[in-house]
Amino acid sequence: MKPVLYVGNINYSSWSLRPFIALRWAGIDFDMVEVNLDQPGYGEYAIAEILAFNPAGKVPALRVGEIVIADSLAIAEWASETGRSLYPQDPLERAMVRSVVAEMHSGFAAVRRDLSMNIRRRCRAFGLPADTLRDIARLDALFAGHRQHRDGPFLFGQRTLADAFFTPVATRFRTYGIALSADAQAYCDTLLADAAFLEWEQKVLAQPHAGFSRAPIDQLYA
Ligand SMILES: N[C@@H](CCC(=O)N[C@@H](CS)C(=O)NCC(=O)O)C(=O)O
Repeated sequence: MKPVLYVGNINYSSWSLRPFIALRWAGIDFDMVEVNLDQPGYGEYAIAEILAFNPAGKVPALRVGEIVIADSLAIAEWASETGRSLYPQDPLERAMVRSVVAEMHSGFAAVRRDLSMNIRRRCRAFGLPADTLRDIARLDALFAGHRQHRDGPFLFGQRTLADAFFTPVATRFRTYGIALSADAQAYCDTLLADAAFLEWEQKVLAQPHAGFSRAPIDQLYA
């Protein structure tokens, strides 16, 4: 049986997009099941449909046989260890990839709070607070660093988990019209032109638009 990736609403769930991209890049065949997060229990990790496969009440989760891997980073690591590796060979480069993946996984709370992923939407964010502007400046500097690598357009040259983890940020910057340096913008353009992301985006655009009633995601900066 193929692994099954359970994801949240694909227009909004940034945590879900990351392992989808990692699984595709690693070349792993899997099925995907989308769970509507806009239902009772949301925000409390108490959606019954999710609890049925993940006692933590969260998506993404990957079912592999009897096992459920229940975190975007754990799924992405499994993909990289099971399929095509998404880490560089050199241990120090690998450590640097892990370092920025960890920074994304546990950080950038202000960007997550104020620039929610909303792939369909285009608007202009205004009045962003200082902590969000600081996050944006840090991400801009980090993204611009991809220019140091001459063997490819990704953050570390070739595709790594870092790029899978930063793709949702590239969509957030596009959605909210965030101005970036030319080098950082070039990196975001690379992520948004990647086949795995385009496949996800096509799935989003093919759906009839259903807003999200349990959080003000669609009303931000309206
Ligand atoms: N650190 C987790 C975060 C997962 C997470 O927070 N998922 C959200 C949706 S994107 C969720 O399942 N929320 C359910 C709820 O709020 O009830 C990961 O990386 O997978």
